[in-house]
Amino acid sequence: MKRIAMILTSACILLMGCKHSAPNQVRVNQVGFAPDQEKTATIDVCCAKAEPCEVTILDAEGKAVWSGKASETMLNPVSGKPRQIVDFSELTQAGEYTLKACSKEPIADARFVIAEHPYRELTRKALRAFYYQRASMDIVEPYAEGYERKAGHPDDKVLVHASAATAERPEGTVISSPGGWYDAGDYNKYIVNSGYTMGVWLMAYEMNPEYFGALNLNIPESAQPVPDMLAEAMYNIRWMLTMQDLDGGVYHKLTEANFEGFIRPDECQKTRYVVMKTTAAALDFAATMALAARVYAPFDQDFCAQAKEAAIRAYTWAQEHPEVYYDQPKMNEEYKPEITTGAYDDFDVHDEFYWAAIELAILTGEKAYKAAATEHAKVIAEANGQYTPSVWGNVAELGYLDWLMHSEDEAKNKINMEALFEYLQPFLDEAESISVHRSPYGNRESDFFWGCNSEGCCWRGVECLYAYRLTGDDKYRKAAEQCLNYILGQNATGYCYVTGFGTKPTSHPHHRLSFSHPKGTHPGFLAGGPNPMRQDAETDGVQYPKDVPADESYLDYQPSYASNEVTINWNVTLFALTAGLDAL
Ligand code: G3I
Ligand code: 9MR
Repeated sequence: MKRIAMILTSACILLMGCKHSAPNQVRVNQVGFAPDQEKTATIDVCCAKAEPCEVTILDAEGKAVWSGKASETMLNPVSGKPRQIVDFSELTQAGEYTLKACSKEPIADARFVIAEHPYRELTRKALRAFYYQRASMDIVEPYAEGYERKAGHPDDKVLVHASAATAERPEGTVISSPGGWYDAGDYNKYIVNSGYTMGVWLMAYEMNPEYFGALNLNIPESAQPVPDMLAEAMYNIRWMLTMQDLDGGVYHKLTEANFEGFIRPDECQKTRYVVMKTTAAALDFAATMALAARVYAPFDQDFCAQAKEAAIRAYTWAQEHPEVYYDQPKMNEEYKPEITTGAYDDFDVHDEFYWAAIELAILTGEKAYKAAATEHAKVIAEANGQYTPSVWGNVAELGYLDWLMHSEDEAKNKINMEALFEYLQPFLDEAESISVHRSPYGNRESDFFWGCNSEGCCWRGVECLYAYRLTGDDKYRKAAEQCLNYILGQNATGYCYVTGFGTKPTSHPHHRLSFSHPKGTHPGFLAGGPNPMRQDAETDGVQYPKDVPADESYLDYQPSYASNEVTINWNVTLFALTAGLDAL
């Protein structure tokens, strides 16, 4: 694709000379800029030879309030397409604006806003998305804000699957495991992904407790003294506690045997199962409960005691069962009914052992947990030796960041912090040089994969906020803002990837709750993003445009689960980024 774009560009140079070009699109953060934030837009131009565009910005009354020139033309490093950057950061007056570039008429999708706290409503809606994901309860007004529905999946009669059978709970035992959040576009509940999500969630709270303490989410628990953000998390944490077996082990997931249809939750009748206990589930559970026992200490001592005990029991089970991996095809050979829903499989649990041991070390102060964490850290370093950003299947960074934030050992911290800064620097350098998005994200083919908007972009912004907290260096705050600019519109597709926001929002997510609701798409959900692997094309015949480049391999099309699903682990990184910026 890149080669074709270069050829076409050269042809354009030969044929047209291309002195001026009327761009076909301007890509800009469609939600808003804070007055003192760096403000840039990316302008499509016709070819590499295009001269810098003359740019004018109009206020809401159509009056020209800023004019200037865009940069020299750059080639998008992923697609090879010619683009320019215009920097209008000197415009700081709050208001609504439209941008004109190389053309007489304002370009419709080049609207933007400058305002104080431009990410406050986005943070609120990204958090409220979890209220909509609640299983086992009616979603009612005034909390539903237009998206009320009946409860689905009471999950008070869940069967123990053969893979999870024990003497005390043989196959077919009925247990109660209500509540919690649906994982994503589907109606299942997964411990591994819940654990990762709770880790990011509770660490985000600890970064800005006053900010979240003041944030009203208009949920049923809003009248209680505990911050709404923690009350929402508790709805999932209490479900997680019901997934611990009598021996301390933790079931990998609660699921129907096969994915449900795109029907309302209250219409769903399929039998639901708890499926085999795994080492990863036990450790993600242990880390979550140890972290929760620390964070909720000011609000609920009884819960904290319960969570601490559950964490220790799960960690002990994992020590006794260190290599029980979730291998769905292998499980289905041995046990029936076959389970074909999401796997969240993970065949290396040193990172989960590390994270759980760190959280227990911080909670209890016991040296044995820190010693265990150190041992697992050595194995991780020998295995891949490079800094790895955390995702649901690789959580070591959560332990590392939490240790940085809570460790007293300044000397040890100094060494640790360098690892984070060294990892981030190449991305910051790129944002300054070749990036046509002016973002530390979106500049490499490897930036694009299933869930990349979260696992690549939002999370990189959150990592920059940790670096900013540790150093106070403004370059990290700016990089975090640039990551959010990318998500909100300054990207190769021109989409604002958050439902209900921007002039060109994701509107048809792979999301059973949205698809089956009379009001349709629920707001505040982050779409997975461009994914050149296109796994949905192979299995479900989803049609992507031919030869589309990696950074445009995205379909705002409900069946496209590989590019357009929404999930709890993606939304948590979205609000961790937006809240982290809004709180500054
Ligand atoms: O991380 C690598 C990246 O380094 C590499 O460049 C790229 C291309 O090879 O692959 C990346 O790994 C991808 C991984 O997602 C990233 O997290 C894998 O290819 C891809 O298969 C994997 O997809 C997972 C997907 O389930 C299929 O297993 C997603 O992470 C995961 O979020 C998704 O989870 C599903 C649940 O099973 C069910 N509920 C919905 C949820 C979201 O779609
Ligand atoms: O809806 C399912 C989504 O949550 C999963 O991420 C995805 C991959 O596991 O699978 C989706 O379900 C599809 C199934 O895999 C194949 N048949 C069509 C289903 C709905 O799109």
